[in-house]
Amino acid sequence: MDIAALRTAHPDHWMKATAIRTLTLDAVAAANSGHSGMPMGMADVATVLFEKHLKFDPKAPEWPDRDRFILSAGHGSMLLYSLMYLTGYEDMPLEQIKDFRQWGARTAGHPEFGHARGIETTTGPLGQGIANSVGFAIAEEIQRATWGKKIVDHYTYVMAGDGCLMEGISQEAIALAGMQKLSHLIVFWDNNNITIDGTVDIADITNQPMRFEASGWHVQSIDGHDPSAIDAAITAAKNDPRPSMIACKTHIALGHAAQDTSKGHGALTNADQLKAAKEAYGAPMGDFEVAADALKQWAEIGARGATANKEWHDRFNALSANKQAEFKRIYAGQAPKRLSATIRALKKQISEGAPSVATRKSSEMTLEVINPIMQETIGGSADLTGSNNTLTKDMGTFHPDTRKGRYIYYGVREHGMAAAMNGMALHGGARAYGGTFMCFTDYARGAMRLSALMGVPATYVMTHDSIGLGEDGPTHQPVEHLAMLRATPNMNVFRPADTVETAEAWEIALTSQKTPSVLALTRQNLPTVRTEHKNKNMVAQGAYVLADAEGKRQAILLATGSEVSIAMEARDLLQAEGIGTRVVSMPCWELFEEQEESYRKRVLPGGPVRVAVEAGIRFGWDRWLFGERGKREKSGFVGMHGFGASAPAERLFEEFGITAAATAAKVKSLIK
Ligand SMILES: Cc1ncc(C[n+]2csc(CCOP(=O)(O)OP(=O)(O)O)c2C)c(N)n1
Repeated sequence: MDIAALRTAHPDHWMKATAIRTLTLDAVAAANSGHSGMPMGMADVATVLFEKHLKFDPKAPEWPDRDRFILSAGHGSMLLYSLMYLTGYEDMPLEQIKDFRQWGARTAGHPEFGHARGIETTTGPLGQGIANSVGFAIAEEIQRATWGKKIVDHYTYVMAGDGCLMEGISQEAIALAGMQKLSHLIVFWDNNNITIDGTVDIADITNQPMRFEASGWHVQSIDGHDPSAIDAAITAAKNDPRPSMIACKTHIALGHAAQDTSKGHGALTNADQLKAAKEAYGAPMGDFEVAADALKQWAEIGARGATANKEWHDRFNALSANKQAEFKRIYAGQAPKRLSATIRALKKQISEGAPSVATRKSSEMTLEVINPIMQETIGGSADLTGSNNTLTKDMGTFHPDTRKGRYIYYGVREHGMAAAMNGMALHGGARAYGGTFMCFTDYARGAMRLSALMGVPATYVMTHDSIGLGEDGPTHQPVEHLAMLRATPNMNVFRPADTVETAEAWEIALTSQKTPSVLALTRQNLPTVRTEHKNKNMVAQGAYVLADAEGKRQAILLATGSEVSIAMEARDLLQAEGIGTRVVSMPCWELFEEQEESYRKRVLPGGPVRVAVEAGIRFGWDRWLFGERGKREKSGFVGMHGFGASAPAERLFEEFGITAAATAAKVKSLIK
């Protein structure tokens, strides 16, 4: 690559792009770890984007109508951090760049949402960013249709590398975006033909432009180091009614001895080579030094957005007071005041009528009353709408012709759905929920983990939550999934026992600010166990006494979801024999863990035998069985010990011994 020719062709541009390159080299060298090559290769694209197109105001990183910049190739984090520093984000002073990858710094190894205002999403697990961006773009489309272009009209720009495009999730995202004609989504592919193991062709010969075209995208191929070509391509992309992919032919680690090699992907720390690269750039500066002229020009770019921001606020202030308040409410992620009264009314009606319904149906009944009062909900399912019961009458379908619709047919794309839900929530003004069979949380897991890590309050509607789904058999019957989800930090896993608990779980999910929720719901009908109406949200305590022992308390049955009614039957059997038995419903372990010790002690006092009943594996239950004042020799577990089987549900519960009789027998064997 002729660096001298690049320098002379566009000297001003070169100087600004150089600032990104040298800051990256210096930060990675100081940290002695990181990834230099990607920022060095994509610095030209980033410079043109930020200088000529991106609508942003570093002084107002949360301005709702800003363009979103998503660094899907998160290992190139120094690209983002350099841009934030150079354009004047308050959370990104030079000290943060110097502290790259150190304890307590905002400049984590990979960009992390919440560390510095201006980081739109957490990236690093390749493919997540591009899949998030589909959610960002969907949220923008819906809000533009709802609020009008004066209030919502922005683009989502993504930088993705070969790795992002190799990940399977990218296909889910690309296909969905193409079908939905997300015209405000623009992806730059860092086409440098390098990954960690070598050149891309040792593992992949996909024709990426053809792949995107096949999914309905507008595609351009350019020299990613030519500022005029980059500028023209972005303009063309903005004007096309399809999502756009711009294949940017770049050189990884441009201008460094490691250029165009897989060595250039990682940390370039050799001092002599670093010096030589800076000299080639015409910027032989000291560590972290940037030419004064470059700093000035970057600062001007950063300052430019203030006008657009102010003009937007003028337009926003011209809205009616009600509209302004509503917009602010949804962007603050606050539920409407009516929500809790609405949930209470539903609970009362259910407790009185005591219907026998599947909790997936209970969830639908809840959504039927919630969705009309929360226009910010965006629901969907990965091709299991009729099974997940996620669609309600009022929502309308999101489609290229019906942009106000709030229901998304994600297709058979669980991972893409979960990542899009993260994107919608991060975009702001949207509460995303999506459904699939609980067994396929495995397929969505990569993005679900990021919901938890980022603190995104997405809601996962996971139906068919046990062997209770019956004939579809062990491929579809989750057994270890509750344990896996409960092991995930910052994730509320709800397994409600009936419609009342389901409504309560939804209320918590929809008022959550920083924690995602999983609703584990049944396919099979369950009796109403909460037949006595209480205004209080009992699920909020995580676990509570559903039925207390009559007479001397000798046993406590702990159960969740569909097994709560089994525990209640077992209680009847035991009480009939004079064995005082308490039933504790435990719809959400995480919330119970948060309760005061005194409350937990009241629910789970020491002394009685404890038996847990859950149609999943035991993993995790020991905390409640012989932690919390329990005793190993006085505790037992009724549940699954391996995979399920294909048969009608009643037969499976019989065969796997998850019955009232088996539970009662277990209790009696433990009472000596
Ligand atoms: C899901 C996932 N798998 C693996 C990795 C580890 N990893 C980080 S970067 C990378 C190679 C990416 O290649 P490319 O996107 O071409 O980036 P470039 O070499 O151009 O910087 C890999 C395998 C990761 N971050 N995420």
